[in-house]
Amino acid sequence: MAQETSPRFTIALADVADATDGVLDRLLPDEPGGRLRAAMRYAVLGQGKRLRPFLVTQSAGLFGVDQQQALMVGAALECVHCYSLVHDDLPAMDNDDLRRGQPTTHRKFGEATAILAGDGLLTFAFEILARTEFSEAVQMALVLALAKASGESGMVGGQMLDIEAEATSFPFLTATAAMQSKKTGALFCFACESGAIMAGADDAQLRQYADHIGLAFQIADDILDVESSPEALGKATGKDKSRGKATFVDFLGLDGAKLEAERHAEAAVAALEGYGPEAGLLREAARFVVARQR
Ligand code: GRG
Repeated sequence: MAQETSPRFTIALADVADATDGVLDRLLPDEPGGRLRAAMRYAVLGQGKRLRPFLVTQSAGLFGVDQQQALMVGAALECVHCYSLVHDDLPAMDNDDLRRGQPTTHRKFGEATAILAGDGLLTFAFEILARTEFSEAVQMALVLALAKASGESGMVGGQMLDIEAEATSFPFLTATAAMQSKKTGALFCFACESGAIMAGADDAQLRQYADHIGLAFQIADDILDVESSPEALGKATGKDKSRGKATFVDFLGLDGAKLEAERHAEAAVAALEGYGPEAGLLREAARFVVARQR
């Protein structure tokens, strides 16, 4: 049974969500009459959980990095994440009408504007990194890590594997896990290791934590797709089955998938061994990804 998270965690996540909205609103102010800007704001300022910026600020906290600068990095990552949602929802991809309880960006603004809004958010992410107050060496390291996590070697490459799997169906659980590690896990990995990068450090423990939390998150997503409703989730459910996608639930069954998600959440917590109370909210985040209802 997934453990509940504490009120402290709920408040901390809500605080980071508010602060991230504030940073994005400031960096991308409303422009009367600007259709592209309106679509970019619509896509990025929705009701997201802001879990990735939360992980960025928590990992930065482990290294004593200035939280305002960490929020900028979290905002950059959220731009990449939201671009991926906009493009993933397009008719050529998942063809979804609902996202975060609202019409998808292409439903609201039309397909061409949605494609450009996604492109705009992706490129803006790197502008944000260049506008941080870190040294040039740290900025370069952040740009490199985010580019690798987002592109062919990360999320976009994982999405391609996922599309290919729809046609051929992956025969192995390990192949599905490898695909998900790129598609969903790479951005989680950036989120968790960015604190070390901002401090000019390296932390293998955080990468291990990220691998497990990314898988726990994706398995929970597969379970929610089966067990939840569009009203609760804010997006269509039952999509994986209708598209013939290889999911963890197919391989493990619902109960098996729940156990596997728990196992990864516990492994993420175990990866933080040696850290003290300063990593408490990261430990809770691992439990949150499997206990969440949306
Ligand atoms: C270039 C046309 C084109 C498409 C690219 C990059 C891409 C399509 C897809 C990326 C893969 C993707 C969207 C994976 C989904 C991962 C996932 C489960 C997202 C939901 O994350 P949450 O629950 O969402 O954190 P919120 O709404 O809380 O931010």
